[in-house]
Amino acid sequence: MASETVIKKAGCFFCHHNCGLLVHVQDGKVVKVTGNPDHPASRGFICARGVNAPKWLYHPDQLKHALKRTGKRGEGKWEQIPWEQALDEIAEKLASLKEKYGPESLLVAEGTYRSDLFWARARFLNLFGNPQNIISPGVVCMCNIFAIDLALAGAMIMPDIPRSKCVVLWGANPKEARPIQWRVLKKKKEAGALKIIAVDPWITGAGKYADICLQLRPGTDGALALGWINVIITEGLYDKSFVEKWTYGFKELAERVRDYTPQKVAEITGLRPEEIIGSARLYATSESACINRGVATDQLGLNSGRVEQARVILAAITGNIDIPGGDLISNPPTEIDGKKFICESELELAEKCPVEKRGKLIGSDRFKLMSWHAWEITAPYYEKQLGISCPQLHYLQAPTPIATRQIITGKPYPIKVLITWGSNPMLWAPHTGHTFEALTHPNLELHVVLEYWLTPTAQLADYVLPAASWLERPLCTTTEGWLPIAIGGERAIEPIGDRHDDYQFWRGLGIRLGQAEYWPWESVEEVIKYRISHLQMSYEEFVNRGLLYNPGKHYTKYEKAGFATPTGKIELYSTVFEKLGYDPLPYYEEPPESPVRTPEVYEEYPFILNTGGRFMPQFHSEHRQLGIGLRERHPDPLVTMHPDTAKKHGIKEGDWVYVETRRGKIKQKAKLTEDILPNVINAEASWWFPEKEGKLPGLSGAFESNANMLTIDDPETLDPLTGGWCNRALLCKIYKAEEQSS
Ligand SMILES: Nc1nc2c(c(=O)[nH]1)N[C@H]1C(S)=C(S)[C@@H](COP(=O)(O)OP(=O)(O)OC[C@H]3O[C@@H](n4cnc5c(=O)[nH]c(N)nc54)[C@H](O)[C@@H]3O)O[C@H]1N2
Ligand SMILES: Nc1nc2c(c(=O)[nH]1)N[C@H]1C(S)=C(S)[C@@H](COP(=O)(O)OP(=O)(O)OC[C@H]3O[C@@H](n4cnc5c(=O)[nH]c(N)nc54)[C@H](O)[C@@H]3O)O[C@H]1N2
Ligand code: SF4
Ligand SMILES: [Mo]
Repeated sequence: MASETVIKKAGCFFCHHNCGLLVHVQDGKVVKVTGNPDHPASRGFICARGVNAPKWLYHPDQLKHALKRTGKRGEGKWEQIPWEQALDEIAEKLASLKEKYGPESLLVAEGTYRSDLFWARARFLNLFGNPQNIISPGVVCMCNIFAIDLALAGAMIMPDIPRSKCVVLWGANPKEARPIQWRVLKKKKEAGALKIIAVDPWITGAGKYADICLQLRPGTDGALALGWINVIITEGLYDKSFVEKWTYGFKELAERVRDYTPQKVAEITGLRPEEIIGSARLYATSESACINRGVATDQLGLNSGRVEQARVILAAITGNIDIPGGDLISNPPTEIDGKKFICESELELAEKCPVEKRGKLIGSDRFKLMSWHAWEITAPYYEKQLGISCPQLHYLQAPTPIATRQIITGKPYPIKVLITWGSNPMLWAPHTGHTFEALTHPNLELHVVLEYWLTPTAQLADYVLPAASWLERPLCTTTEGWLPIAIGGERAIEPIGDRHDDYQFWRGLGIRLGQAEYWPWESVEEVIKYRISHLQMSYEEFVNRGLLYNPGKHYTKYEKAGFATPTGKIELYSTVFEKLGYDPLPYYEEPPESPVRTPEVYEEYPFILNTGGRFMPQFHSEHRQLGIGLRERHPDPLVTMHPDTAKKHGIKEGDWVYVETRRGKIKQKAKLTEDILPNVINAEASWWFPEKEGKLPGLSGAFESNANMLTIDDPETLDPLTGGWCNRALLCKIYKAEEQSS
């Protein structure tokens, strides 16, 4: 007879919403997952990923034991070994490589926000003496924005969508990407309480709700933003008192944007001057307006940092900073109900990283905004204002294309070890051919992967360690230190097999490498108890409540102590950029490949290619395994194009099509819609086929439909501020595949 069902209140970690879910457990096994109606944020919501979590968790391909490579890299020959033995062997090798090549010879690859444990990686690296040599998609996904916002405004800036009168969806499709946010937007829009401006070459599911759709030429967002600033200043629509009191450099800004007239911007973007003027007016004259940034503009290479700079300026000059419905100055909750809460950055031990190692952060001589150079300028202001360390985990990163080159060349110093956790760089990193060369290069003496599955990246590793999922570990996060909330959730079941959580990985290595005194907490539960130790709240109460925040502390916070920047104001003219040797003001630059910059390439590759476009229910390269009920809903990779474009090439809906750039070609299935500009093609990212053989040469189909076979990673094409690469606004050609099966 089955025993009673126990219900555990867990925090979902299949996406960035961290919904509160009820995990129904019987005899130590998860039997069902439902929404938690009492959760203050998600209020009972659950998406298909959450519902199918039990099938995901008990899928036969989930790793339960550590694997050690026995054949050649990628040959698919493995020996099963105990977790503890794997850690012993890895630690021993790490110690000897550190001795020989220095602590900087270790590189860590991570993915987007897959756990609340990034601080543990930062702590380990600081104690190891490594300058935070990490590669992550963060450079092209929000972490770059954090670095820019920090320089210009002293904090992360986040849209206050629930209270806004006008939301700009700037290269964002929350209908597919952010289900909870979409619920709020849709409800407000349907109640007639909201204007939406979509900036997107594709009228997406969310875009269909927009009052104004600006279908611009991909990659010209910087010009549009400067055009808006021009209209707002020329027409006197800016907030004069805010500008005077709380911004720095308005005169220089006005001078800079003078040339970005609606006419000129129309020529660049392909929009009509009236569209540019009308949208700028709507944005500037709404009682409140905020900009919901999608990831597209982080992925434009050369000009991407300047797009965010211009958006911060837009929010500032229109007086939309830190007002209800505007763009909020968003910091982690250092205090809850007047009592101290210990944030992630306080666990990182930034001060332990030897000062002489800081300059060794890969690529930081050239790409400075996410390096210690910027840190040394900006962190003191953040720390003074908030009384806590500036979070390293997002701020310090190595541009991936520079790091992969360094693995291959060994210059300026050798990279010998790669630890990949919560990340599948064979799918996310730009120019897969190049990433593959780095991951299989003999210079790399040790590659460890911490994963749920034998992904294409794991297939190339020397050791693969099985990670415990969000169902097998508790949760305590401030959403990357960017939101003024603390989210909690309890462990639903004990880890399956020989799985361990990411904390145990970093702690286990740390203890073996002489860091024992810095890892006093034996489990994540103990860490959480430490973090809430001042709150006069039990662990049970914290995880049961699911969400803590300080009501009523949200708006015009700057009136007390100004902005945490060198001038104490929002810097329209950035003194931080200037100090680092960059242009202090925003400007527009063509994408690295474009009809205008590279007309000769355009002749042969006549379409503009965006790679990306989120879709439910899959999350990046996850949820591709058959039998969970998620891949079944979206079984094939889709390339979206306009019907006129398809017709010209003899392509019909559902045909397999080749998409080709100068870097390579892939095959995806055609999806036709009139909602996309006729000269724009969108290829979905992150596709692999776990049902295909998991070894070389195929690596579970990692080279077949993976959009990063097409993307660009030359150092000259990167955003000079951050090192961000270009996944959008590329040039491609398309043709029907002769072979019509997958
Ligand atoms: N289902 C699902 N949800 C997810 C994810 C997932 O993989 N699956 N991933 C999560 C993560 S990490 C992220 S970063 C977010 C991203 O979520 P979004 O920001 O919504 O990302 P995308 O859907 O890739 O791109 C949004 C839009 O940008 C448009 N676009 C492309 N190029 C340009 C351009 O040059 N300019 C402008 N203005 N628009 C352009 C595309 O047409 C697309 O409609 O989603 C998160 N949520
Ligand atoms: N061409 C193109 N490339 C892109 C993008 C694009 O739009 N176009 N988007 C970029 C963006 S915005 C992002 S965020 C990245 C996404 O890149 P990643 O965040 O690396 O996403 P995945 O490729 O899904 O790899 C994450 C891996 O972590 C594992 N995992 C999940 N949770 C955990 C955990 O808690 N612990 C451990 N140890 N493992 C875990 C999963 O099984 C999965 O294999 O892709 C980027 N790459
Ligand atoms: S995957 Fe679904 S249930 Fe889980 S946090 Fe995201 S939206 Fe919520
Ligand atoms: Mo992302």
